[in-house]
Amino acid sequence: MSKIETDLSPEIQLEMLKTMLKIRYFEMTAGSLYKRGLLKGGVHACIGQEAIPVGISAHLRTDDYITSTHRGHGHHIAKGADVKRLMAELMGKETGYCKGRGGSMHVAAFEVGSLGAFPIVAAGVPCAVGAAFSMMHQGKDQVAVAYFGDGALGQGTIYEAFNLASVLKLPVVFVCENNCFAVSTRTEATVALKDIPSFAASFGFTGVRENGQDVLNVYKTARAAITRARENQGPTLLYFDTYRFEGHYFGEPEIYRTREEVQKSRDELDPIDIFSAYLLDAGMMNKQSRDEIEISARAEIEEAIEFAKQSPDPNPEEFAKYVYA
Ligand SMILES: Cc1ncc(C[n+]2csc(CCOP(=O)(O)OP(=O)(O)O)c2C)c(N)n1
Repeated sequence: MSKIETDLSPEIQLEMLKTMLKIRYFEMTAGSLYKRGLLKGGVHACIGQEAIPVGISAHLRTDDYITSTHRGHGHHIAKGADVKRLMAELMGKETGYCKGRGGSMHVAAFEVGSLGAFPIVAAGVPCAVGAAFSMMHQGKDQVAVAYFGDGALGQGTIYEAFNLASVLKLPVVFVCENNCFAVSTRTEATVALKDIPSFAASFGFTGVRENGQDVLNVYKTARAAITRARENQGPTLLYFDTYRFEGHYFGEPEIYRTREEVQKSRDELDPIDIFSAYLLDAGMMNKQSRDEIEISARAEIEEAIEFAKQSPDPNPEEFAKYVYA
């Protein structure tokens, strides 16, 4: 990890490491619960991609908005979502963010600014633009962040959203997480786009392509984009290169890549290892404090599982209670 000038205090940096660990353990636990049949629906993990939402969220306030994807646990936890209510949602419990009706792929947590996980690829992007439009018209200084994967670049709706956001100079940041795959298809097989600055310039805004494995690099990259949005100077495209360590969803056969490729990425690109090594080297933590952070992150996830397990199931008679149309 390159040494990066940062205005973040050591305490905040250690908190960022803890958030990355919470995302990691939340998903590892979700994976094992899923394999034991305790979670319903598909569960998509962002293991390997944790640095991106943590680096972005370090600039966001609770009242800023995000729109997320089917791979959204990290976006939510980094934005401050309560892991208990998130785990309860995955387990389909009444105490979950959507009272157990949404599950992993449909979580919305308005209390922390999440307008929702949108499993329809690219669908969250125009919604973030809508939120930004609303903020600008109300004269508020909140910003919206739209997370999406490289697969979303094949959906026309995001180009319409890019255009409108640029024309109206809306306070939105577009964050593309290029994790090398859309299900089983490698990015280069479907995305012609290579030169992000020129591409974004063709819409009239700034775009950058950066390493998404280094949380401080993500933080540094996001600063100008979020400031620009907050000052109503229009959108920015942040395109981060990352790698998905797990299958597209838990249990997916992964026949499109070799074990060696995945192992090499785990060895060389793990954002938690990279950040931990940096913090140790910079003297911001030692081996013992690293262990303590890890133990406390794990403990929060254990509590979340216990909370979710003890929570009541929804009453089957109320299955249509929140269906409005
Ligand atoms: C409009 C639409 N088309 C197809 C799908 C099926 N689908 C679910 S996830 C996915 C791939 C998404 O890839 P990407 O956007 O790169 O996100 P990642 O899964 O890599 O995080 C597809 C095609 C969908 N959910 N929505």
